[in-house]
Amino acid sequence: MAETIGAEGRLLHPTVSGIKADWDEALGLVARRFKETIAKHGPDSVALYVSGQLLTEDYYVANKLMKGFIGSANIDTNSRLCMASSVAGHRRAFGTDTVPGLYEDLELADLVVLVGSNLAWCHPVIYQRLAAAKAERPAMKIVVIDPRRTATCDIADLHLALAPGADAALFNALLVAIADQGLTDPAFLNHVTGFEAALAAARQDSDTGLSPADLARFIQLWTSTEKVVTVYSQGINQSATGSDKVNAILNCHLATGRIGQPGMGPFSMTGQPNAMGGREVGGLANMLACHLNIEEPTHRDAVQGFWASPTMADKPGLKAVDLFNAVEDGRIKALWIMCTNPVVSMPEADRVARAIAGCDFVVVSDMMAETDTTRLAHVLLPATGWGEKDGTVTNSERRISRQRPFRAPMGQARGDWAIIADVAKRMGFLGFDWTGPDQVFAEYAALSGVAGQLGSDFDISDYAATDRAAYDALTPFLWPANPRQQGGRFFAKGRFHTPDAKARMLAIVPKAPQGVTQEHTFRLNTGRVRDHWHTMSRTGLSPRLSQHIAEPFLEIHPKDAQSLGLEPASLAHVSNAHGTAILRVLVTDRVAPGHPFAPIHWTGETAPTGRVDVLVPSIVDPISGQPDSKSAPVAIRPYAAGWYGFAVSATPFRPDTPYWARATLGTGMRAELAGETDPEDWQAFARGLFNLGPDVQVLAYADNRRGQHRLAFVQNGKLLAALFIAREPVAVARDYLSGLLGQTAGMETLSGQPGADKPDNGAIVCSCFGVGVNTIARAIVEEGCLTLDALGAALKAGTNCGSCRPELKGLITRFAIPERQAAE
Ligand SMILES: Nc1nc2c(c(=O)[nH]1)N[C@H]1C(S)=C(S)[C@@H](COP(=O)(O)OP(=O)(O)OC[C@H]3O[C@@H](n4cnc5c(=O)[nH]c(N)nc54)[C@H](O)[C@@H]3O)O[C@H]1N2
Ligand SMILES: Nc1nc2c(c(=O)[nH]1)N[C@H]1C(S)=C(S)[C@@H](COP(=O)(O)OP(=O)(O)OC[C@H]3O[C@@H](n4cnc5c(=O)[nH]c(N)nc54)[C@H](O)[C@@H]3O)O[C@H]1N2
Ligand SMILES: [Mo]
Repeated sequence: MAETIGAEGRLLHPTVSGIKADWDEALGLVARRFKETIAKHGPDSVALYVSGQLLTEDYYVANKLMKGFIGSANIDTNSRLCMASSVAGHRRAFGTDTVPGLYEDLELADLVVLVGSNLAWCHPVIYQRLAAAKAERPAMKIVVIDPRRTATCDIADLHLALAPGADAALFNALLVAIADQGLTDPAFLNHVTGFEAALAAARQDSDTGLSPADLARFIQLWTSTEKVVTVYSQGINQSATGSDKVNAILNCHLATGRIGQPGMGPFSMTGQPNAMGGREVGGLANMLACHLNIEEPTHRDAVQGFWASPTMADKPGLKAVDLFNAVEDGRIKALWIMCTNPVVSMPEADRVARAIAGCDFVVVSDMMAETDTTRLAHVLLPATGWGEKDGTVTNSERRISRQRPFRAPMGQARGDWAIIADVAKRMGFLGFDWTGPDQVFAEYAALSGVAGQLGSDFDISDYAATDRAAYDALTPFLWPANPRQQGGRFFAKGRFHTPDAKARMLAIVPKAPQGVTQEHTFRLNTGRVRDHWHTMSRTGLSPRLSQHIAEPFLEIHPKDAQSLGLEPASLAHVSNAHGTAILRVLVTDRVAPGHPFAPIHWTGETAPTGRVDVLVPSIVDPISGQPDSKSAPVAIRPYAAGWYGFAVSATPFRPDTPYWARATLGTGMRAELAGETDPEDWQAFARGLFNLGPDVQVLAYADNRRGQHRLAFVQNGKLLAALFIAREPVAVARDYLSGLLGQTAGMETLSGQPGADKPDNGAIVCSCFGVGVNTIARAIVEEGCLTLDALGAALKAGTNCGSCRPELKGLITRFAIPERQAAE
């Protein structure tokens, strides 16, 4: 297996049952097993589970194979966990999944409302555009609606820390105010049905958890500002009532006609690079292609005719959660997972892992060799990664652009579209013999022309004649792109994609989130942190990024921490009927009592007890099928650690302790450890942990009474590894020790702290330039850098991607205060 893994952990060759195989053998096996399974158990006995990180061409080929040739719609995507509620909300209101506005609307607006979106950390480029617009035009107002005080609140005029899940109640209250103040747009309401029913439903009282003053301020801002953009993301989508939340927002924009005009409209912010492309191409189990409807016979016939395909799925397939349920109970017998890590990212992740492990035949296409999901595959297929991929993607504002490769595929990696097409050909299907992604794109554009004739808004038929040269020269463009319509916004003049061309306002009755119980009294919120991407398959390897936050954690309110007896930096045991996690305690009033928060990024590879999706129940929105990933009922108690440890090593190591979390460093690897009972001999334990022979010299310090043990392993005077053990959370200068690896080291290493002459950089804040918190604090206090510009000039901190700027601002406030007080 070792030779199939590249230096960066890349998968370099196909494998079959863990053994290196050639493409021919691996693809032949996949085609044969899929064909046999279909012949014996029917088309619905196989499934594809794909991803918003695939390119549009990959998605198109997967969808064509599954829906048009295998004849089942059992193809779903991780976008089900991400955007499905927005898709459902759009389709219910507009008739199609169409984002009406453009990014520039965020800059043109006088009020930008960010609901359940941590733009500062998750969409830093758009956030910087917004921050710059506000700096230029301070009259512009920004409101953040999030139970948590996030980094995005930094540029907000108002932060509404609403009760989790209360978004529909809030927008209902807004709709009532709009109606009662006579602020509806009567002309636009001619393009809308359902206003009265929506208003009647909105009048039913329900609680938002906000103070009357905050509520009034928000309503006053929204109603008195014409140019409003309401941006929403996972705080809205990932909910058992996600679709209703989306429609509650759309209702307010429809009632006021604030849609599809410069600086106005609802704006669903997508997550993954090609979440939107997947929606257009029909990557979801309940869509066809080009916004066509799988339940509509004329649509099915048109697509089947275009594909000249032998069969056609005639009903929606299984959505992600149901799909893995079907894997679990044996209805699905052959499964192909591409470009996603469901063992980490799906709700009830432990059950999903068992389901995949029990499946007769599992194929995984991934760029990495060792993920929690690749470990369960019978056949592993190496895909090209970022920088190698060749195709197109669509962003949140419907802009299609090329991703051009700038380096050769690593090892034998191939584009996903080509892998799928090869399997299709081996299954005996015609229509998969493209020579490049340009031909796939041209075919897709031609199909969109057929869709356009049937009334679909997704029509990019201007590009139907794209050849390789045109494809390579393709500049980013907005859809639609056809003789009738080019780019722009949608719906300013109505013309919705419903039979009567009118939009639907929906009667939304807010529902309280499903129950916390006497046993599970906390509601766990989950989401993203700035410097990690998803299950860290990308960023886990990047030393600078993984240092910023090296460990999974639980943000918990001081009151909760106190009543539970949780000390800062100790470990919390978080559990419910579905699973258990152990997370580092971070006491903070950024979260509300009862609503702790944990990030989603840790895996079996980086911190096995840090996988938060083992705690998330499979509760889904009944309309969209999207799981409620942001409010898992859990019980919390202190984890009874007998000892805590911190370890660094110049060579990678994988601990085997009850708790561990590791992170890659430029100099090697570091890990946090904990366990309940002491091993017999700490030195033997350390040598086992770091895989060091008896010849490596050890420097040791022990205080058995206090349970302290410090061990440094040295060869030729250079530090190879070190381990620090204590009864309490280990207090050593972690970044300093990490920097000592490979350096000359003596007994002073055992203090775990730098001498007075060696300043400690501290935890990294600016990942781009590796600037740590201590360095920044010194620049603020000692050099008087009291602005972002001054810090940037002195340290370069915050001058590249800018995503640490909110944190830098926070540090300026924190460290500048004593100075100012002293001056007064
Ligand atoms: N650094 C980084 N950036 C990313 C990603 C990443 O992994 N790392 N992933 C990308 C992807 S795929 C996506 S989908 C996007 C996601 O981008 P976002 O949706 O902005 O990110 P999240 O952190 O998932 O959730 C946003 C916020 O929803 C809040 N929230 C929780 N419950 C509620 C609620 O009931 N109501 C409201 N109003 N808010 C609530 C959370 O507290 C959280 O701050 O980010 C993308 N960008
Ligand atoms: N509790 C909770 N759970 C969540 C969320 C949450 O907020 N809370 N968010 C949800 C959301 S919004 C999302 S988008 C999902 C994300 O969850 P996943 O889809 O599991 O995300 P990744 O870790 O990015 O997995 C992508 C995999 O594809 C591989 N890969 C990358 N590029 C390619 C390629 O070109 N081809 C192939 N074949 N493989 C490739 C990577 O190595 C990696 O293993 O998580 C969801 N789960
Ligand atoms: Mo996502």
